Amino acid sequence: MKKTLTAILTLLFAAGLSFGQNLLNDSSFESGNLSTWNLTGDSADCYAEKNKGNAHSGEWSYHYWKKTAFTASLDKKITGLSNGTYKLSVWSMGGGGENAIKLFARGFDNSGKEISAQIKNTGWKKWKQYSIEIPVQNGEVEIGIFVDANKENWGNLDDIELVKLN
Ligand SMILES: [Ca+2]
Repeated sequence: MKKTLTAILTLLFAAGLSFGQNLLNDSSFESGNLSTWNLTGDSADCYAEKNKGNAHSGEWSYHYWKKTAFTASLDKKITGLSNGTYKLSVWSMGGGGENAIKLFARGFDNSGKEISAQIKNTGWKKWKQYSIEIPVQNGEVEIGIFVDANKENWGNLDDIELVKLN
């Protein structure tokens, strides 16, 4: 059973690569950790959570909660890209009330400009997808999710994708 599952997953992964779809590894956080990301913030409050009820797909998602106000950035740099327009998207849900949650991209050209989408959570399991389009001009981009939370704010993000449009 495990071998069959591994074979199926390998096939699906190979198919994903051949179609040039999502360029991000572990985009559904199913590895159960944030090792492919840089977290600027407290890992006790921001972490990969195993809870099917809080995941958009699979069992894991990126979760945050803290008793007090906090900020956190989960980001990574993607290099070796061919220049063109990319779409970055993520699914989000949570209790709401944050000062800001944003999906962002920067470092995609030499201007220092940041492109972002404001995320507004409206309740448990009220999933909504957010996306931005990124005109990559220097073969790389830094992408991430920034949270500026008030006390006891919580949320989950899952299925983050970076896809080349043209
Ligand atoms: Ca997931």
